[in-house]
This record gives sequence, C-alpha cells and structure tokens, in this order.
Amino acid sequence: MHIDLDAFFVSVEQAENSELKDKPVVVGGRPERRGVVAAASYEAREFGLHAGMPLATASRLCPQAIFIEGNFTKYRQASQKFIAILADFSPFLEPVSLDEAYLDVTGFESLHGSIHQMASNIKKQVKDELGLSASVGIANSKVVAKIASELAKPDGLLEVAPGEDRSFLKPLPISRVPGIGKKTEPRLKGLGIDTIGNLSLIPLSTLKSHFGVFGEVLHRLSRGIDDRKVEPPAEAKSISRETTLAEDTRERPFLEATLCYLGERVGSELRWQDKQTRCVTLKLRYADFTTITRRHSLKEAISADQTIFLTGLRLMKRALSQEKQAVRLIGIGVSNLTGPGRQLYMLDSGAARLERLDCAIDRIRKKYGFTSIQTGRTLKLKDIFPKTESGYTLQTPSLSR
Ligand code: TTP
Ligand code: MG
Repeated sequence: MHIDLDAFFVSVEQAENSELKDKPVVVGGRPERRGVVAAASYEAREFGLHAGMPLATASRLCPQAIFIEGNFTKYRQASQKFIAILADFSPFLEPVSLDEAYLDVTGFESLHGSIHQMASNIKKQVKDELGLSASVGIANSKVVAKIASELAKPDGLLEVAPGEDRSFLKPLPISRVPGIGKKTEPRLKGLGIDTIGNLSLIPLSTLKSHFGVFGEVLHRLSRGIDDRKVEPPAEAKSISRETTLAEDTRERPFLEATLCYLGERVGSELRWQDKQTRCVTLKLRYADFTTITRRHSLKEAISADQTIFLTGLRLMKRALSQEKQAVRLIGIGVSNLTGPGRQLYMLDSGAARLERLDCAIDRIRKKYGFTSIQTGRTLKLKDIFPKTESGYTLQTPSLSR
C-alpha cells in the first residue's frame, strides 16, 4: 500500500477549526510575505494554487483564500499519530515524509482481513482519530501503488490487481511516473511519447541513449516493474534548519540572532534523537543566489546549542569577511552524527554542564512551548518574526521548524 494524506498541512488546520472547512485555504504565510505555498486545500487548487507557488501569485489568483502561517510542531504530532495507526497493521512500514508511507501488509490478511479491507480501516481510523482524509493505492509494487494513490486523490482508494499493472499504466500520461518532471517530460514528448503505454514500447537501448542510467529506470517503471522492498528508513545522517530572509540583509546582529535561533532548533532536534555531532555546517545564499556551505569538524562529539552556534558563528564571520553581498538565506546543520549521547554526564566538565543546561531547557520547552524560555541573543528576533508558542515563524516554515 502507498498511503498519502490529502492536503496535509491544510487538513490539520481544517480539522482543528471548522470555519476553514470546504474553503480555499493556504498554509505558507501571509501573502504580503516573501515565500511560497506549502499546502493548498483542494478548494484552493480549483483556482490553480499549488505547493511551491509564490504566496503573492496565490493571492492574486484566489484573493478570497485564507492564508495561514502554519505550525510545524502540530503537523509533526499529527504525522506521528498517522504513522502509529499504520504501524498497527504491519511492521513493514516505510515512512517517506510526514504524510506519506509505504506499508507491506502481505501475510497479515488472517489478522486484519483482506488488503482492501485493511486500507478501508486505515482510512476510517485516520478520519475518526485525526479528522484527516487519506488516499491509498494498493498494488504489487511501490511505484504502481504510489501512482494509484495519487490517482485516487482526494479521499480515494484504488487497488490494482496483480497482473493488471500494465493495463492500468497504459493510458496514463507520462507525468504520472515518479521522477518524470519538468525536465524529462518535454524531452519525452519531443520523441512523441505522451502516455506510459507509449513509453513502455520504446526499446531500452533508445531510452538509454537519450537518458543514460535514468533510461533504464524509465524502461522498468513504464512496465510497472519495481522490486524495491518496503523497508524501515535508515537513521537521519544530518539535521539542518534554514530560512530565507524577508529582505536581503548585511545586518550582523540580526544574522547572528537568526543563526543562533536556527542552531537551537538543530540542537533540540539532535538531543530529541538522542544523538551527538562531530560536524557543523553553515549555509549562506547571497543576494545574487550564489550559495555557499562551510563546514567545521569538531574534536569531540557534542550536542550543546552553544557549541553548535559558536562553531556556526565562526564560519559565518569568516565567510562574510570575504563577501560584500547581502545575505538572502541562512542555515545551519550538523552531520557525522553519533549516538546515543549523554556519556559526558560522568565528567563534570564544562561540556557536561552545557549538556545538562540544554536538557533542562528541553524539558521546559517540551512542557510550555519553545519560546517559553529563550537565550538573550534570540530575543531581538521578536520584533522581526511572528512568535508563537512553538517558536518564531520564519519565512520557510517547513524548513525552519
Ligand atoms: P504532499 O503530500 O506533497 O501534498 P499535500 O498533502 O498538501 O497534498 P496532496 O498529497 O493531497 O496532493 O506534501 C505533504 C505536506 O508537505 C504538505 O501538506 C505541505 C508540505 N510541503 C511543503 O511544505 N512544501 C512543498 O513544496 C510540498 C510539496 C509539501
Ligand atoms: Mg499529501
């Protein structure tokens, strides 16, 4: 099965506030702000709105739409409950993103009824417990299940019987194949290929000569051949937070405060995963869109906000001393993760004290919200970013959580 929630961020808001139901709603921010649509309700999609569209364009196409900032903590909580519902049906569960997962239920029919019945039960449970609607595709392979769930949207359930893959795929436009996007689609159309059925008739050698290795993938997928297993995901290799700024800026105290805030978000996620890091990375995008990353390796694995921030700050000072342009985007990340953390408790070193401090702050924030306790450095952001219990609302809510 491939299960994907419909208009996820928006649906969470609609489930919470009945005034938003059946209306064009956008999560992403106020239309006056720079930024893009993260999620649009199906009512808003009737006006051509979609994820990734600039908010200003969205508001021009659909002035009556209701624009909401969004609250990532809320979406993550909903996601955790959604994944927990799926886990009750089978341990072969592979979450792909917050609102999307593959579930292999082969062999569990005696426990939960037919696969179709399980899919209906999942949809019902998600609706009853979370107030959200899910679309489900059932097929013999991941790729066909995913195409089926997308076709079934919204609130749909589509089963492709074994052996029916090719006849199911045949009439569909090539854009339905995952991986065929803005680049590949026109090239295929230029070759006279517009349906998946047409694509499946092209010899492998022809596809390879045009698309290299991707040609082989296209050849297989167009026939519904996909032997990837449903596998629990590998652990995160890095954690990062970044945001585009409302205006390009050179103002150091503001950049430092923002870096500090993003570093704290990274640190709290790192500790939440019970990990430590040995590498801090800074990312800057300048006014002309040139993007740089600078990294620094640490001698010891750490998880302290202060170390993450000060390392990032050093990298930023060095980068800005060599650059005259204003900054458009700022981000910080950690990689080379080890875990579990906290071995430092045994030593009463400065590092151990910092870790204890962070753990205490984490506990307070878990109970009373992220902004219930703040470092002085990030306080000056309160005049610039809207503040909620779960944190400052930055320009890119899904990335700056
Ligand atoms: P999607 O599943 O791609 O989109 P959706 O759930 O809003 O709509 P549907 O599945 O019914 O087509 O993404 C899930 C969430 O991820 C989405 O609600 C918001 C977030 N998201 C972004 O923040 N930015 C993006 O560019 C996209 C595509 C999604
Ligand atoms: Mg979705």
